[in-house]
Amino acid sequence: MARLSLPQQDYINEYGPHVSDLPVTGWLSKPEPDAMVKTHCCFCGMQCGIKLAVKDGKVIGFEPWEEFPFNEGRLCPKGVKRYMQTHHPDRLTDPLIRTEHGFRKATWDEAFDLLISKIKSIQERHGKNAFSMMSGVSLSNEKSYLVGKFARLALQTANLDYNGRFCMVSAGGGNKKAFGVDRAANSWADIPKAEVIFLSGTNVSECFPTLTHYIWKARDNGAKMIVVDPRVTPIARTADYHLQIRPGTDSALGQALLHELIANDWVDHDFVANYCTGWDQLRESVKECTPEWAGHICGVTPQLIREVARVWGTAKTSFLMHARGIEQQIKGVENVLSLINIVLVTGRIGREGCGYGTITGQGNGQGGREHGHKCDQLPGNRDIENPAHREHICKVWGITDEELPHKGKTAVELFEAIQAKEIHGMINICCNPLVSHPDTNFLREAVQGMEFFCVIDFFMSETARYADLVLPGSLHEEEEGTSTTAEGRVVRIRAAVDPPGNARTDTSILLEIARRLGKEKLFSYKDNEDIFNELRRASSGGTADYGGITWKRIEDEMGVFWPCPTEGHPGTPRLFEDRRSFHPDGKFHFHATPYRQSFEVPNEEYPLYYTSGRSVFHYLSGTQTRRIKFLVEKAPGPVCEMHPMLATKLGFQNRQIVTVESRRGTITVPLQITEGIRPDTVFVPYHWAENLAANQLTVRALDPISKMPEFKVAACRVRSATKEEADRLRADWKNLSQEALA
Ligand SMILES: Nc1nc2c(c(=O)[nH]1)N[C@H]1C(S)=C(S)[C@@H](COP(=O)(O)OP(=O)(O)OC[C@H]3O[C@@H](n4cnc5c(=O)[nH]c(N)nc54)[C@H](O)[C@@H]3O)O[C@H]1N2
Ligand SMILES: Nc1nc2c(c(=O)[nH]1)N[C@H]1C(S)=C(S)[C@@H](COP(=O)(O)OP(=O)(O)OC[C@H]3O[C@@H](n4cnc5c(=O)[nH]c(N)nc54)[C@H](O)[C@@H]3O)O[C@H]1N2
Ligand code: SF4
Ligand SMILES: [Mo]
Repeated sequence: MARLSLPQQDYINEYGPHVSDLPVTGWLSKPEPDAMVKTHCCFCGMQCGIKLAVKDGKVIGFEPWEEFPFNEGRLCPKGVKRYMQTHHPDRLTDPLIRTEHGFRKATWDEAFDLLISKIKSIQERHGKNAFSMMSGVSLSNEKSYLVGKFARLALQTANLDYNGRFCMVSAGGGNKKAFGVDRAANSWADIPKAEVIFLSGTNVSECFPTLTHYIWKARDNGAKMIVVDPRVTPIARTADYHLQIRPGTDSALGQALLHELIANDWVDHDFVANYCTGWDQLRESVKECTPEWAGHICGVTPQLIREVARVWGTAKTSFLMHARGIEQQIKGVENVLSLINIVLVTGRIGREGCGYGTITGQGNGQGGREHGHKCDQLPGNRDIENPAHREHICKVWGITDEELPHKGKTAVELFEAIQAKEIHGMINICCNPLVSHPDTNFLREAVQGMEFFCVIDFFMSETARYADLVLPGSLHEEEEGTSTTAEGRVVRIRAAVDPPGNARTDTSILLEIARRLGKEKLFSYKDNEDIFNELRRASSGGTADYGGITWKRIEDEMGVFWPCPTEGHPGTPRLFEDRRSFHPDGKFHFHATPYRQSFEVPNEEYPLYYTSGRSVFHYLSGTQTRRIKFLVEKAPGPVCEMHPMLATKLGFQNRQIVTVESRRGTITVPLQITEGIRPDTVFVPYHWAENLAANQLTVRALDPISKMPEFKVAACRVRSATKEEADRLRADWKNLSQEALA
C-alpha cells in the first residue's frame, strides 16, 4: 500500500498526542503502593536510579532512590514525570493495519502474516538487503543485542542501523581513533577531583541536570570552568571562561589551544614520548595555528584563547567533557580529536581527577553502541569486516561466515536508498525520524514512497503515522533488562508492570517474527536474562567486554563498569590506569585535525547560522514528553532564540511570529529575544514534528568517517511570518495563547 496522502486526520485525533494530566499524588506516592520497583529513568544517558510505585498492576508514582550511587535520589523534571506515560490514554494497545480509510485494529496473527508476507515478497523480488531495519538506543542492552542478531539472521539483511547515528557516532569515531575504545574514560566520580572543568558543545544543565551536581562539587572544591558554546547556556553563565564561538569552528579552537600549550611547553613530555604516537606530525600541524588565526575564525578574542590555554596548561588535574554541539557536524570526529589531543598532550588521563568523556545522550546510548546495532558492528564493539571478529560471533551464534551479512548502509544513507527505490521495506523500532532526521521534508518523501513500512512503538509517533503496520511495543518499565549509563556502568532495568491491552514486549515481538521467518532455532531464549548471558559470551574478548557481568552482580553492586572480562573482575570505572590504550600497540594515537569549513556557511542570501538542540522539558522527538501536561505547559512548542542586536536590526519584537528559512525548508515560530546567543546565530529546539520540526531546515551533509549529519550548522534567514503562516502556527500549536502571540 503506498501512502500517497498525509496521515489520516481522524486517526491523529483518535490517537493523540493528547496531553495527559493523570492525578499526580505528590513526591511520595499515595495510596500506599504494593511494591516499589528499583529501576532507572527511561530518558537520558545518566540513567538516574528511581523507584517506581506500583499498585494493582499500575505505576502510580515514584520515589527517589537515594542509595543509588550516581544520582543519590536527585532527578530532573522529565524523570519526575516519566511515570505518567505508562498508562497514558494514547498508549497503543493493538496492532494497526493501514487501509484506504486509515488504520484499523488487527489481531497479532493478521499483523504478523502481513509483515512476513511483505518481507518475503520484497526480498524475493529485490534481494535480501532490500528489506531494512532502523533501531534505537532507548532499547535495553538485551533488546539492542537482539535487534542486531535479528536483522542479520532473521531478516538476513545487511541494512540495519540505529539512531545513535544521529547522536554518538562522531564521539565513537574519535574515541576509537585515539584510544581504540568507545567509552567515557572515567566515571563521574573523578569530576569533583579536577582543578579545571572543560565543557564543549554541551548544555549540561538542561540535558544532564543530575550530572551538574558533580560539576558544582568540583566548583566547591575550587575548580575553574571553561565552557565553549555559541549560546550562553545556564552552565556557561556560571563559567570562568566562556568561549562563545561561531558554530562549526571548534577544531580551529582546539588547534590554537594546542599551539599555545606547545608554545608555552605545557606538555607532559614523558607521557607523550612513552605512551603516544603521532606527536611529530601533530606538532607540525598546529605550527601556524595561532590564537590570532583561530580567534578570527571562531569569533572570539585571541587573549581569551591564550588565557584558557594557560588555565588548562598549568593545571595538575582536569576533566574535559563534550557532547553533540561539537559532534553533530561534518567535522564531528575531527572536533572530538582536537580536544582529545589537548587531554593527551598534557597527560591528563587514566589518573585520579584526570578525566575525559563524551557525555552520552540517550538512555542506553552507551550500551546500544556496543552490541551490534550499527551497520558496521558486531557485539563487543567488534568490526563486522574483521575476519577474526566475524569468526567469534559466528561461533557464538552457531552459523557459518556466509550466513553473516557484511556492512550495510548508515542511517541517512539508508533513507537515501529508500528514496532512490533501492530499498523497499523497513521495520523501525524505537526511532522517530520524521522529527529527528535531518531535512525532514526529504525524509517524509522517502518514507511515503516505501513499499512497506512497519513501526514498533508504544505511542503513535509521527513516523508511525506513515506506516503500513504499527505494532504496539513496550516501555522501559515493562521489560526486564539492563542498560549502560554514560559512565560505562551497566545497571539493571526492572519490569514494574505488563504492557497494556494487547501490546506485547518488544522482545516477544521480535522473537515471534524470527520464529515465523523459520529462524526459531537461532532465537530460542528462556527469558531476557538468557539473552544477556548470550550477549556476555558474544562481547567476551571485545573492547566492550561484559563477560564477567551478571544480572545478580549488577543488583548486588548497584552497577558494574565494563570492561569486566571475568566474574572475579571488579569492573573498570577508570580506563587506562596502566597507561595503555586499547589499540594493539597499547599507545594513545594523536591525529592532526586541520580546520575546514562547515558544509553550509552564511552568505548574503542566508546570512545567519542556524543551530538546534534541546529544552530541559522535552526528550528527543518529543513522542513521550509532549504527552505530559506539566512538561507541555513549561515548553509548549519551539521558539527561535535571537540576540536583541539582531532583532533590532531586523525590526523584530519579542514573541513576534517569524519564519526561519533555509535552502531546504521553513519553520514558523514565536521569536524569543535573548542575550544568550551570538548575534549571528539563531537556535531552535527540535522536539516537535511536521510544521514545527526544526529539522525542516537542516542539511543532510555527513561526517565522512562517522556519517553523522550536520545538525548543528546550517545557513538561514529570518523574516516576519505571513498571516497564513501565523494562522497555521496557531492551528498547529493549539495551546499557544493568543496573547503570547500578539
Ligand atoms: N532535556 C533533555 N535532555 C536530554 C535530551 C533531550 O532531548 N532533552 N536528549 C539526550 C540526548 S539523546 C542527547 S544527544 C543529549 C544532548 O546533549 P547536548 O549536546 O548537551 O545538547 P544539545 O542541545 O544538542 O547541544 C549542546 C549545545 O551545543 C551548542 N552548539 C551548537 N553549535 C555548536 C558548535 O558549533 N560548537 C559548540 N561548541 N557548541 C555548539 C548549542 O548551543 C547547545 O547549547 O542530551 C540528552 N539529554
Ligand atoms: N535538528 C536536530 N535533530 C536532531 C538532534 C539535534 O540536536 N538537532 N539530535 C539528534 C539526536 S542526539 C538523537 S539521539 C536523535 C533522536 O531521535 P529519535 O531516535 O527519533 O528520538 P526518540 O524520541 O528517542 O524516538 C524514539 C521513538 O521510539 C519510541 N520508543 C522509545 N523507547 C522505546 C522502547 O523501549 N521500545 C519501543 N518499541 N519504542 C520506544 C518513542 O516513543 C519514539 O517514538 O535525534 C537527533 N536529531
Ligand atoms: S537526568 Fe536524565 S536520567 Fe536523570 S531524571 Fe533527568 S532525564 Fe532521567
Ligand atoms: Mo542523542
